[in-house]
Amino acid sequence: MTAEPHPVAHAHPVEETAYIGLGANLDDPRRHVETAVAELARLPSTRLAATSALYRTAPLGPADQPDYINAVARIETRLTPQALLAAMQAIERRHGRVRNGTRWGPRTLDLDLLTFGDRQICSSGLTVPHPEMHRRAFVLVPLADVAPRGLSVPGRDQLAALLAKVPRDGVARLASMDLRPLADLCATNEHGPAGGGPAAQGMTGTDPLC
Ligand code: ROI
Repeated sequence: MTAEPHPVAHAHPVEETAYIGLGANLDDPRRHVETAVAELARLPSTRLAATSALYRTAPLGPADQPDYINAVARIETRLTPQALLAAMQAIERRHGRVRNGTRWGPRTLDLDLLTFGDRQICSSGLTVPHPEMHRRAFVLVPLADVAPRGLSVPGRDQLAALLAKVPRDGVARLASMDLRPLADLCATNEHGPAGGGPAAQGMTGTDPLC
């Protein structure tokens, strides 16, 4: 087993809301997205607050690749943005993501930190808000499923205004997410959920799922 840095060492006292974009277009992409959401739910000091529906989206970039499955998760976390990013990259690696330098090529799983509270971060390896999110319908449409009315993307505009400017063709709502991977993960872990929170679809709940 490879040792991953333990993100709990990099936790804040204050909980922040973060939105994470998920995308996949290889090797049963829907399963990759749903399992990744379950893994986000189990990050330390983190609670999964809401998940969007799944969307089938036409690829941005080279057209000779399969359609993507996209979704957005809203989490409440005490991790720092850097610790959260490291944890997200560890999830990508577990899903067989290989960064081989091919720009905009197909991938088993892509996790993007879209926003983190109202922060604007520009450091090597991490730019928040995600620098392209405001022009991508495959991000904004699922984000609208889980964002409160009036959400503003720091440094940009309100989500509704951004949505009004992007063409939505090529973004088809599929179904609600199947979060059985979350229940399976809970069932196989005798310690129970690290996040301790619910995986409510589109809403914040209070009952732990397991
Ligand atoms: N296109 C779509 N539709 N969805 C994605 O998640 C996605 N991710 C990417 C690129 C290659 C830019 N294209 C995408 O990284």
